[in-house]
Amino acid sequence: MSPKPILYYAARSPPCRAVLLAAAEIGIELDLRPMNLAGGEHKTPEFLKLNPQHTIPVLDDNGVVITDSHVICAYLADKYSKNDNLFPKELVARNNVMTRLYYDCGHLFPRLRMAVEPVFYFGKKGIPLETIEYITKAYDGLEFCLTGQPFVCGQHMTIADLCCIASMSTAHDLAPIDKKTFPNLFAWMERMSALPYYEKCNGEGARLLKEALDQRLEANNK
Ligand SMILES: N[C@@H](CCC(=O)N[C@@H](CS)C(=O)NCC(=O)O)C(=O)O
Repeated sequence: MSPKPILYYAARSPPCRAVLLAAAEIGIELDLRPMNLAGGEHKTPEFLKLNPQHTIPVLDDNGVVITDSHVICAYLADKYSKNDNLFPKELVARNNVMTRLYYDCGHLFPRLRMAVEPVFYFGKKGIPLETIEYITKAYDGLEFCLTGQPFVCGQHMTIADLCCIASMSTAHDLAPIDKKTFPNLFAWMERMSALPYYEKCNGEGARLLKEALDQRLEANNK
């Protein structure tokens, strides 16, 4: 057994980056186990025993196995955070955080998948304009959330900000956020990017994903 929680992950994956951000904010060290999805490591019998849905991230905290990034962030905050700010215990505030987590889960991240995965998995030569426009259509939801408050759930940063920024940094690479149209969102992106652990946990991985995507598009067009 590992004394640290084990995280199966890939640096370029947005949901994995959300967990890295949450762990850094909480101040907990993870036993990082990189996964090569292109090599099919998520489809081995051993990994499918951990997560039959064959997605990463997966957390294994001494036998407690969690297979969704949002739930992992919630678990780490509940179990290891020194205070309630990241994932409040108070019911109404907690529901608010969960609602924003579901926004990432149901709106932000799926739109990225629709743009990126056909290029990697099906050899598509480009990302259709309507897919890019569809990503942009999810921006106003966050813009309204951020009206009059610095973070998506209010005055404090929560795990919802960490999950959303992991998706939004890649969204911004695919469909750049217009500062004039989405001033609150743009300012929040800058606020989140200034976190001391941001580059290591999210910035670098987002760049890796963009580079890999550009390379794959080039290869698909040869
Ligand atoms: N809702 C899941 C989504 C995780 C997810 O889709 N991860 C991708 C990598 S970014 C993956 O593992 N894809 C491999 C597959 O679907 O087989 C979460 O947030 O953890």
